[in-house]
Amino acid sequence: MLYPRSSESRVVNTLDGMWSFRMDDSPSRDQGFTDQWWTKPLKQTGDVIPMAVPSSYNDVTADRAVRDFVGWAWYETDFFVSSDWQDRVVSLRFGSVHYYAMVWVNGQEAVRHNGGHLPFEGVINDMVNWTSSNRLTVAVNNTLTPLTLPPGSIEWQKDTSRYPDGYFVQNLQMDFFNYAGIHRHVQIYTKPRINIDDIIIVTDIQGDNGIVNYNVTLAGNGDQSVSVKINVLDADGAVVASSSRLSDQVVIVNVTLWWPWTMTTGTPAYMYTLQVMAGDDVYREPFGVRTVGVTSQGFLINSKPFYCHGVDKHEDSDIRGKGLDYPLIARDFYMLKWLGVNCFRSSHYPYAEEILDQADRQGIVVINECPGVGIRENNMGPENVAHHKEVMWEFVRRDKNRPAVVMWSTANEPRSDVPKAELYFGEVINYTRSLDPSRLVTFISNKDYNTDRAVKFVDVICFNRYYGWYKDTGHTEVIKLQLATDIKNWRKTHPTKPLLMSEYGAGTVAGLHQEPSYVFTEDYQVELMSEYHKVFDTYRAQYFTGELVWNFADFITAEGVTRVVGNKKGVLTRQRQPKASAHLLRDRYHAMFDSKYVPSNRYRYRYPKREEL
Ligand code: BDP
Repeated sequence: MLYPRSSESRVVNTLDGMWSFRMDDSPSRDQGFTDQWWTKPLKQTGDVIPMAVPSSYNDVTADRAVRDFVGWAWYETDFFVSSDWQDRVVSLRFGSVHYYAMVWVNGQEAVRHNGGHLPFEGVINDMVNWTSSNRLTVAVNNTLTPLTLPPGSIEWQKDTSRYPDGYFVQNLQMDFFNYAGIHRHVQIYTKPRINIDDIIIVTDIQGDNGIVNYNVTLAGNGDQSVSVKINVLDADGAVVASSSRLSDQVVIVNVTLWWPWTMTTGTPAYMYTLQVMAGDDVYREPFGVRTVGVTSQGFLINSKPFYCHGVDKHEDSDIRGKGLDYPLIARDFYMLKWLGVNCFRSSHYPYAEEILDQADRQGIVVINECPGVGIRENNMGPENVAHHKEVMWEFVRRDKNRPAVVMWSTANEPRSDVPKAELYFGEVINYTRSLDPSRLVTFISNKDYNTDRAVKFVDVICFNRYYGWYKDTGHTEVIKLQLATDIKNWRKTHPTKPLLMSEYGAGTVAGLHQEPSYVFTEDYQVELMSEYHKVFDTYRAQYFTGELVWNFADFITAEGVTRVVGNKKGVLTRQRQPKASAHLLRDRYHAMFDSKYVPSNRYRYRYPKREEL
């Protein structure tokens, strides 16, 4: 599915704004379906409140019932379509709705979608009024079950001496708040009847030249032949290669490669455009020329070793929850660069396309993670595999042309030490590889080198560990030994696979200080991270290919006694201001690629430069 972009043949209108909203708080949450709320204006079914789109609905009001709601929530807005569009395809597209969505236009079902984080669309020509207003109704269900991704479960409390009749709670298998609602743009866009349906671009490098293999699929053409013109445009819009075929290989002479911003002194993240003209339709797809590879020693980008010095992130912020927000995206990328980050993992789900656009354009590599977080043994049945594959298909289809994406992560910390995991991940990982042979595939393990049964399928072993935090709490002195032991053992067991530490960190309440350090102080976080860094530096000239700190910023979780208003392992606060550890990381990361960087020297351990290793 192509991102809706306007062109001389395409118009994109946004339906973002204030919509009407109500929750279905009937005991079984199905009154909206029994009474068919989509057949009339939502305000005629009961009280509605204004609700922002895009946004999570949870934190917009001051009402606990809204924040913690589980079940069907209903949205409604009105829109017009131009009568000039009648002989064109008119599509309604949602960037992401959490998790199950049903959509009606003027009371007729337009589209439904299972799963959050990924876009879906429907053609609405047959349901719109061309000369009067249209009513758009969306029902959203955030319930997580053993069959959803992420999985979860509903627990009913039957003891009426302790709980009211019909009482239930949503149990989560993940450490972040289950934000819900219409999270990304809602757009109506038009294209000609015969149109460009999809574009796949895979690049290669030969000497000084860039090789661009592309494949364009058309829709609506039947047997009709359509005139085709394809141009590759450079960043200034000059034509540097062209073809008149839907599928071809073209060469960019003296190509400018796409490099992560830390790997070049020239222009980082150089982007070309594939301009496709087919019949009356025009579409411009951005892409970069780069290759991705792996050896037993590490990642390669454009055949050069790439050491990933990065962060894990979340889509999370005050008020809007997981809702798309441009100022937040801009701030996050400024802070990623300020930290010297060259890579992030989209833990634990696909991020907004608008975020990945910035990664592409600013040269920050992405380990692109699907919502396979918290998979337990009872979530590994045939229906789970089928849904997981469906999600991977939608995910790859969405992000296939992005140069920033180097690796797909199919899951975070699944139960990977049971025989079922071998079958499950064998199938999901091989399927992902078949969808996209041009990138690497992994999942994130928190099991041991000798118990993990699925890690044999991955290209890079990514492992999460919390030495000195969940175990040996307060004992930073054991970190070096434990981490080095684990690294060596992983290597011994899987000598051909490079290693990446995909999570480490410590909970830290900004502003708390204590000497000697104490857990939850800024001092402890700095001390703990420094111990890990010493070991990373021992192995990073060898087969240790990257480090991701948990987490870029504090984020909200479900309420619980181990979380103080959320998870506080950020090196930034939730408002994206630095803790002491952010300065530590900044000094470390910048020293890795910028010989002119002057470290603040605030902290005890001086990091060796690469050439000093
Ligand atoms: C890891 C999870 C991550 C958690 C983190 C933590 O992958 O989602 O937030 O631990 O405990 O196990 O902070």
